[in-house]
Amino acid sequence: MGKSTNRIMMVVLFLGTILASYTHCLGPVKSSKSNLAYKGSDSTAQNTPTGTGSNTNTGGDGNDIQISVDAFSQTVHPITTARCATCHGSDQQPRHAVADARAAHDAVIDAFKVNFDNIPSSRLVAKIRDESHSCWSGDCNADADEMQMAIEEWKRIKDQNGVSIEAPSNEDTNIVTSESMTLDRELDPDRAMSTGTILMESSAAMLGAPMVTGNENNTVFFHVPDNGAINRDANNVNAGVAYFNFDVGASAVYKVFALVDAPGNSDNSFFVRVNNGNYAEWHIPQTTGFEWREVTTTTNNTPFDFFIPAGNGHRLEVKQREDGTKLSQIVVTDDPNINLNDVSNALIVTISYDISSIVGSQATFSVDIQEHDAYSYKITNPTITSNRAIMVKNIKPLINGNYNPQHSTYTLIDTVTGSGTTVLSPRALVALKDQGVAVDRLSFSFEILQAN
Ligand code: HEC
Ligand SMILES: [Ca+2]
Ligand SMILES: [Ca+2]
Repeated sequence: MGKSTNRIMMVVLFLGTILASYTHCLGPVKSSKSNLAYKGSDSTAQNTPTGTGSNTNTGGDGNDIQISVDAFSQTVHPITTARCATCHGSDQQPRHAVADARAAHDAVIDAFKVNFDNIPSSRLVAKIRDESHSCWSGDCNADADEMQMAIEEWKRIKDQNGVSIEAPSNEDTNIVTSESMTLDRELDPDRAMSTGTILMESSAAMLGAPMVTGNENNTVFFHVPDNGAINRDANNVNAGVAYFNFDVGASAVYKVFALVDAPGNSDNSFFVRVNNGNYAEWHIPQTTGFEWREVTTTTNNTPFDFFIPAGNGHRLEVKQREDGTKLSQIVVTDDPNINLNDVSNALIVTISYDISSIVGSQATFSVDIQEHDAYSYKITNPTITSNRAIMVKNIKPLINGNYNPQHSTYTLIDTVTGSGTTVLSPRALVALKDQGVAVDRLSFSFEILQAN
């Protein structure tokens, strides 16, 4: 896929994870709801299964479920048991290929791996088509088509019998925020990033002493702790090192940028190289705290290009030069026009929802979100800002209006905020992508959200 797709392909790489070519399956995009919807009372609210009979988790109508299971066992189940059982037939979640048809059926429904309203976007299909996950014939598109047709047939039989089986949703609440913009818009409003931009956190690096990890004001970095004006040369075997492993989808000349703290002239240099190439002797223009700088070479700050061939397992090395120089993040990019301030803003964004009309006075709910890897988002810092105390309980993220029970980190929240800004949980929630950044929209539901 080329830059013309104009889509974020920024991935936080943790050690050994892969940035390979990854395409999103584009389904129809729901229009954004600008106002808060109270589920049930708002005609634009998502189609939530109502009451009895339509939900595998709440019992439902046994006969309906049996019809759906029978249809499943004639359509999708033969494919999954034949093609997916080596992994999903026993322990690997979701267990859609176990021999027991009811169990396999429920695994698919309960984990939202099929979307009867948009069958091509079903994970059972998209996983094969977009991620080349376990294709069996050598032609992933053909295999995805086969799965898609089986699901269509399953739906046809269900519909014919008037059976509606839906995943358990958030029907225990009717308080829902508006939806965000699509997450590519949220994450990269200026479309600053190209497909070949990779961010790596210092915590993903393998360190060789005396390079060690540090943490100041919640910024994690590595450094050789400052001990004055120590200055190693590039072939010094006792110098500290940090290695990042990463993969690139395209052969290209890449630039490297880093978020560094280079506070003084004796604390502002590293050596940097890729795949044992020549070192850039990087003299960093001094910073005030952590700032983004391009990796250049010599005291003239000559631009330094890194040619990197397409493929996996590349190694970027950051080596000690002057001690006291700190590095927090690295960006490797093939985008010549990249604007690091845009990137750094885009790495983690805050999405705010106006909840004033729910609580009856000025208030916002916000979260920070970033792309965690090719398959997931990371949500942090669920926060309420208000000039009065708010009672809040059981928060669930909805992606495209659906709640996935795996995303339960914030369901335990049950508190009353003070006035001002309250972070409701210190924990991060890793949420599986549904249809990819170009389509996915994020909203939140609450069991309780009201002025105290
Ligand atoms: C060789 C082992 C293996 C086989 C065979 C396999 N899978 Fe998977 N599958 C995994 C692993 C590991 C995960 C968890 C990591 C991930 O999400 O990729 C997974 C996750 C999934 C998920 C859930 C995550 C998501 O992205 O929604 C779906 C759906 C899935 N597989 C579908 C299938 C289908 C359909 C088949 C058969 C055509 C299949 N898998 C065959 C190993 C396998
Ligand atoms: Ca210096
Ligand atoms: Ca120093």
